[in-house]
Order: sequence, then C-alpha cells, then structure tokens
Amino acid sequence: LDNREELLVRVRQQMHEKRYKHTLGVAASARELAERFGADPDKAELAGLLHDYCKCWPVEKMFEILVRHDMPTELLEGEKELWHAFAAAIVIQTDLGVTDADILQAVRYHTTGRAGMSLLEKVVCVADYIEPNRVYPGVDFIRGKAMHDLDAALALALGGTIQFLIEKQKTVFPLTLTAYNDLVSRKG
Ligand code: DGI
Ligand code: FE
Ligand code: FE
Repeated sequence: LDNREELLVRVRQQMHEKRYKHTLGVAASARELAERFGADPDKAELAGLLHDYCKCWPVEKMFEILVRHDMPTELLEGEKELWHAFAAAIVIQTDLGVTDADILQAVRYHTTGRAGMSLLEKVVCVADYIEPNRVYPGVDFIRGKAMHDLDAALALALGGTIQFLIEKQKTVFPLTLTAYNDLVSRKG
C-alpha cells in the first residue's frame, strides 16, 4: 500500500481511537529516535504505524494466523498479549504488502525484544515505551535516557516490564529475558 492516506485509514480501521492515538505517537517517536541514532526514519515511522496493527483483533483470529504460520508452541501456549506482535508481522505482509525484512522484524519483536536486536528493532521497541501518550512510573526517566543512549533506555524499559510481570506472578517470555541480558551484558 503506497498511498499514505489509505494506509492511515486501514490502520485506523483495525483499532479503537485510543490505540490509534498511541500508534501515531509511536510512529512519531520512532522517526525521532531513528533520526537521533542513525536508523532509517521512514522505515521507523512505518514500523511504528504498523506495530500494533493486530492489537485489537480477537485472540481467536490471531491464534489461527499464528497456527497457520507454524509459530512455536511456546508462543501459542504462552501469554496472549504477545500474539499481536507476531500476528502483525505476518498480516502487514499478506494484507498490506509490506516486504521490507527490517520493518517486519521490528514489528515482530516490538513486544518481546530478542537478543541481538537491530537498530530499527530497538528504535521501535523504545518508541513504544516512550511515545507521548504513555503514562507509567519511570517513563520520564526512560525518555531522558532515550535522548542519548538507546540501549540503556531499552534495558530500563524491558527491565521494568520484567519487574512488572514478576510482581504480577506472570510468566516472562524467554525472548524478553535474553533481550534484557544481552543489553546489560554489552554495556560499559
Ligand atoms: O501493545 P502495547 O500495549 O503498545 O505494548 P506491548 O506490545 O509492549 O505489549 C506489552 C504487554 O505485553 C504488556 O502489558 C506486558 C505484556 N507481556 C506479557 N508477557 C510479556 C510481556 N511483555 C514482554 N516484553 N515480555 C513478556 O514476557
Ligand atoms: Fe504492542
Ligand atoms: Fe504499542
């Protein structure tokens, strides 16, 4: 889909208003981070615009797509909150014709992260945590870090999510742990 207006309409149709507002925030923040840290701003903005494309879809619909694409049992039997990222990476390819592998990866790993994330993946993941509509304890500290150190911002963001999940006695997906470990073991 190469017409921007059409694309915005398509994205808007997939979600409720608040989620759309978040989506536009992530697109703008991703562009800004890309400009700051040397990623491709157009790719970052597009990935931001598409990252939550399936977030408001019924879980059954996501499940069906993931099964059809042979996603690991670990994902299918795990936390449903993670499905929208993997589903979106498939759907934006099949329904919208996005072919750029960087963009697809950035969408796929925007929730869990993974070890060895690309610059674009980091940009989109951090943008998701710091876009202007986000409100949670520590968000301004992470925004501050994201002014000069993308890895530090991402480590703080993922670390915060891990802590939150532990407090709620929820499972932490292995990719999130390896993403976090990778970021903190590289620094210094
Ligand atoms: O889709 P968003 O709300 O914009 O943000 P997201 O894609 O980062 O979704 C995050 C949700 O997923 C958040 O409520 C935490 C939850 N979650 C559940 N298990 C895990 C997890 N997040 C990560 N990173 N790792 C998990 O194992
Ligand atoms: Fe998401
Ligand atoms: Fe999001």
